[in-house]
Amino acid sequence: MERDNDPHRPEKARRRALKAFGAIGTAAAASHPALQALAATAARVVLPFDNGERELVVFPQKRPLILLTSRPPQLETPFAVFNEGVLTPNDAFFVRYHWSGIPTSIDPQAYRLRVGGKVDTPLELSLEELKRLAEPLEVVAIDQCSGNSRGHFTPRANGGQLSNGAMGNARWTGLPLKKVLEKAGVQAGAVQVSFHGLDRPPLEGSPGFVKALTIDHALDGEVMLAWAMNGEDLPMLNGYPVRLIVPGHYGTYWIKHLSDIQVLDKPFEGFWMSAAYRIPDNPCACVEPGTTPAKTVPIGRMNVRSFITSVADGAQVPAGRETTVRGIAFDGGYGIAEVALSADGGGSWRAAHLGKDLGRYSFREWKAAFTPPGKGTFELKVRAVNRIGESQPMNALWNAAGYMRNVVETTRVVAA
Ligand SMILES: Nc1nc2c(c(=O)[nH]1)N[C@H]1C(S)=C(S)[C@@H](COP(=O)(O)O)O[C@H]1N2
Ligand SMILES: [Mo]
Repeated sequence: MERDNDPHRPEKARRRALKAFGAIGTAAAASHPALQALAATAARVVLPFDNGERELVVFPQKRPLILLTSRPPQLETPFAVFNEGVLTPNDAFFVRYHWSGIPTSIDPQAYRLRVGGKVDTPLELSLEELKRLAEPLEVVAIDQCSGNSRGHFTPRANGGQLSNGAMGNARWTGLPLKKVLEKAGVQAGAVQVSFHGLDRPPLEGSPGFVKALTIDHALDGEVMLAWAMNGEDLPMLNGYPVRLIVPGHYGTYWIKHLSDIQVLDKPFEGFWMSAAYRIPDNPCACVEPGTTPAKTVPIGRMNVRSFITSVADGAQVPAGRETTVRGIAFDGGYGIAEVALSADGGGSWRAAHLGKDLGRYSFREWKAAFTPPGKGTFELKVRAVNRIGESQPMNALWNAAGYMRNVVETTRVVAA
């Protein structure tokens, strides 16, 4: 057993796994053998909560990732990856699906994106036609699952028991959804747009994973159809050949293998909007544990979070000497204004130095000096504030689905 934040073991496991599975790492994006058959156990990790033992497994185009479920694939990024750089490498990027009927091979020639509903001209665009429709654009944006960190909830919340690795930050290339909708011609009376990908439930009658945005959001020029991630084709498991990018919003809206866009003249009532991915309709999106909110609304923008990435919980640092503590901070798109570090459990705070700004939807790197005055255990805490003054709670908020965790994180270090 090892901690998921040991940076050395996964590399060894990766080499072992790649050797065992030959050409996986270089397989062409468009053709993959059945994914499940290729999932290989590489090592194990222990996430810091009850029943947190997990396998590290290798899926096509991925380094060993933390396995939550294999059918459908749900893979978490080992936390040490977030200290490698501010962009999450494609082969380390987490994977989330709801239904096991996922595409394992998509012919880019045969792929079509359909646009229909309340439009003047329904479209069926090939990948080439889509790419030529407008000037490509790039944005660095975070894809974070609503249930990222759910495993840390007390009392426990139902759902995948994830630690903090169901998030990633990438440079996405594509074009504004607006251009495609304009080409189709949105008709008067349109209120929402729905999105569906090529994955399917295993049983007929189960609700396909369809999500919807308001028409204004869909036309805001920021919501994007992306075909590349960090300069390469999207990995199959992250939505090849095209996915929706909804900057600042939780990953649930970022539909993968996007194949069907419908412009609607009434609000979409499907299961994944009307029953799932809803939060208490109040400013904290929280309730007293065990109670039910009076009213819920669909989840939306991400709240403010910050993490220490350079030292793991329980790590040793030299007593009496300066250690540079580094990490990341982000929010739902206002941008990070300040980050502060406490070395005394939140008693006093010192401003951290912010790193390069890759845009308001990106992880923002930060660093701060910490000199333990003597030997002993120190509680490091990090807290971010965004440009509209929103910050993070010192005590964790709770909701039944385990969404939107953003408590001030604590990392204990031992000075010796
Ligand atoms: N087609 C499809 N797209 C999807 C999903 C899905 O189940 N099917 N899950 C969504 C959810 S809940 C999340 S958190 C993100 C995760 O993106 P990733 O798998 O690329 O990390 O994909 C979203 N897009
Ligand atoms: Mo998600």
